[in-house]
Amino acid sequence: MSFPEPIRDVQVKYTQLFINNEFVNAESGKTFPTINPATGKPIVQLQEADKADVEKAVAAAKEAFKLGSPWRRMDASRRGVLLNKFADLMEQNIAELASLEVLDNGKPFKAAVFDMFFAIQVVRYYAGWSDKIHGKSIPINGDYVCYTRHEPVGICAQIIPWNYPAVMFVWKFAPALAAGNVVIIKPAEQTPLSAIFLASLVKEVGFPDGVVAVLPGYGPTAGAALTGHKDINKVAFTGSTEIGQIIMQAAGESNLKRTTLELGGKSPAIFLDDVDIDSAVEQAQEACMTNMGQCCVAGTRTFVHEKIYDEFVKKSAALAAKRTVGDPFDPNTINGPQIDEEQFTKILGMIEKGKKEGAKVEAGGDRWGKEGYFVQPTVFSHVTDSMCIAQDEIFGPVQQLLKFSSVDEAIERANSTNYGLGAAVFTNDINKAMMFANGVRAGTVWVNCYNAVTPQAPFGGFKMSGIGRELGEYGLQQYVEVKNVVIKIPQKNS
Ligand code: TXE
Repeated sequence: MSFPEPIRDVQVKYTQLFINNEFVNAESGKTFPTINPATGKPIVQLQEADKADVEKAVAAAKEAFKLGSPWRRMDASRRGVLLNKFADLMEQNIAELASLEVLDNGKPFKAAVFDMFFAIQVVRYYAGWSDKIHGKSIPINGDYVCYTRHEPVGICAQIIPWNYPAVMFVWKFAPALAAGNVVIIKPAEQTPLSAIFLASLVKEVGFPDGVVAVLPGYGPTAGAALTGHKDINKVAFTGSTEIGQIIMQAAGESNLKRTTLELGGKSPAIFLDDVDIDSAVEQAQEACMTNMGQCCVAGTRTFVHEKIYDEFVKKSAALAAKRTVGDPFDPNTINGPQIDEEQFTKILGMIEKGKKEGAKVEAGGDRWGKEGYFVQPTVFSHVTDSMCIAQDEIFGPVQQLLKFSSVDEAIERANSTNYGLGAAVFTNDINKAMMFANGVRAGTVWVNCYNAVTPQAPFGGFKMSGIGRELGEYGLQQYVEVKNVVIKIPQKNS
C-alpha cells in the first residue's frame, strides 16, 4: 500500500446516524458539533443519537439476528469475504479516512495513516478467522455424542473512545462480525467523523440490514441507553476507568451483559544501567508521548537506574524541546493538539500539581501557542511514587522520570498503582528482563521495545485497567458463547 497525500480541505460527507443500512436523522432532531482541536472551532453539526435511536437500532439488530435471517444463514466463510471487502474499501479511501481523522482528532497525518494501516490489518486478520471458529467433540462418560458450538453472543454494544477512533472501531467491529454477532457502535462524541465514514463502507460492502449500526452521541444519553438495554447481550467498552465502573454496573443491573473493558493505565518503562542512553531516551519519550500522550498504554512512569539518571534527564529534556508541535496536516509535525478543552485543562492542571508537589520541570510545562489545545512536551524529574503525576493518568505529553537502584525495587514500584495495562524493561541482561517480565502485573510486557501492538496478540489489562482481552484469538473468545450439545446414542465405541 503506498503512502497517501493528505487532503487538507477534506469534506465531511456524512453527518447522520447509521441504522438498518440507512443514514437517518435522530428521532429528536437534535444535533451536536464536533470540534477541530487544532483551532477549537466547530467542523460540522451531526445528528445526536439518544434512547429512541438506540431502540430503533436494537429493533433492526434483533431482526438481523433472528433465526433464519440472511446474516444467520450466511456461510461463515462469506462473513470473512465481506470483512476483506471492507478492508479493501478502507484501503481505497485511506487518504480521506486519515484526513478526516486529522481534522477531527488532531493527530498528525502520518500517524493517522499508520492508524489506518493497522486498522486494515486488524480487519483482515479477523476476516481470516471467520470460518475457523469452532468447538470440540468431547468423549464424555456414557452412551452419548457430545460437542460444543461457538455461537455468536448476539447484539453487541461497542462504546469507543476518541484517541484512536478508527482503530478502536475495528478492534471491536471485526472480531464481533467474524464470529457472527450484530453490533451497535457508539463513537466518542469528540470524534464521530471516521466512524460514520466507515458506516458508509458497511453499506457498500453489502452487510445485511441491521447487522451494523453507528450512533454518534454522548455517553450519559446514547451510551447509557445501550449499557442499560435489556435486549443487548454484550457491551465492549474502551475509555476511562471511572466510566468502565459505571458501565459494568449498568450491565449487571440490566441483564448481566457480557462485559469487556479496556481502561486507563499508568504504565511503567524501566531502563537499566546497561542500555544505550541515546536510544533509550528516544524510546522512553516515544512510549510516553506518542499520540500526544493520549494512549491508554502510554509509558508514563519512566524508571531510570540511578547510575544513568542525571544524563537521562538531561537528554530527555533536550529531546522534548526538539519535538515539533503544530499543525497536524504539516508533515514535519510530531505533536498535534490534545483532543478537547476538557483534556487540555486537565493536563495543564496536572502539570501545576506536579510543580506544587515538588517535581522539577526539565522541559515544557505550559500550553503551546495561542489557539487550539496544544500542550508543550513536558518532562518532570525528581518524581516520587506518591505524587499525583506518578499515580494518576494524565493522558497528555507529560513524562515522569523516577530513579531506582535494583530490579526488585523497580518491580515493586512498577506494581504500586491500581493499573496494570502495559510495562516495559530495557536491558541486555536476560535474567533481569525475565525477572521483570514475570514479576510485573500487566496485560502486556515489552522487552527492549514499546507499543509493539499487533493484530495477532492479546491486549488488555490487569487490575483496574480492564477486563477481558482484545485482538488475537483471545479477543475473539469474548464474542462467542460456548454451547454444549449432548446427544443420547444406542452405543458408543472408542
Ligand atoms: O472518557 P470516557 P473521556 C481516559 C483518560 C482521559 C479520561 C477521560 O485518562 O483523560 O479517560 O476521557 C462514553 N455510559 N481515557 O471523558 O468518558 C463516551 O461517550 C456509556 C482512556 O473522554 O470514558 C465515549 O464514547 N458510555 C482511554 C467513551 O465512553 C459512556 C481512552 C469514553 O469516554 C458514559 C479515552 C456512560 N455513562 C480516555 N459516559 C483508553 N483506555 O484508551 C461516557 N461514555
